[in-house]
Amino acid sequence: MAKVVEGQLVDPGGRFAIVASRFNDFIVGRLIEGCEDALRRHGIQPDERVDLIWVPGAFEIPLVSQRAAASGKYAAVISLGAVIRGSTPHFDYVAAEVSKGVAHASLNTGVPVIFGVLTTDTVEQAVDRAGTKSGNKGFDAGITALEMASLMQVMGA
Ligand code: INI
Repeated sequence: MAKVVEGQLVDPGGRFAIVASRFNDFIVGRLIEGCEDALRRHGIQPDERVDLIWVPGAFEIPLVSQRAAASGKYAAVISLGAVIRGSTPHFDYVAAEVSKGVAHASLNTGVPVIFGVLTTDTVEQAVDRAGTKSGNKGFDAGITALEMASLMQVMGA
């Protein structure tokens, strides 16, 4: 039987960064609340252990997430934002860059950078995923950060 290597949903110690975009802040605020709730439920007090770093829009998330991850100060970086299609083609560029950029930030630094950015067609869909009908993507991102930070420790990274 294979030896299982996996992270636990436990406090891995250390600090966390949330990188949050102000654009659509009525949605992003709910994601932050969900994320902090997930961390708090696992014994991590946001006032003591979490830095909340604001950026203007989702497009700016990758650079700042990479800078935070490269600082060596954080067990994981959690990016939170909301890109809503509406009627502008701007959506496609912003959504593509933030998803690619967050992946690069993680791969470039070896630190988990969690993708908690909503990409939706409508405001209603974003509301659904920010603490109403379809859960809270910020909460999920907080849980993913815990598991990944723990997994990095298990793997000796
Ligand atoms: N930024 C978002 O975070 N969400 C959006 O829905 C959005 N739209 O649709 O335009 C958005 N645009 C701003 C972008 O992220 C940058 O801040 C801006 O282009 C300056 O670089």
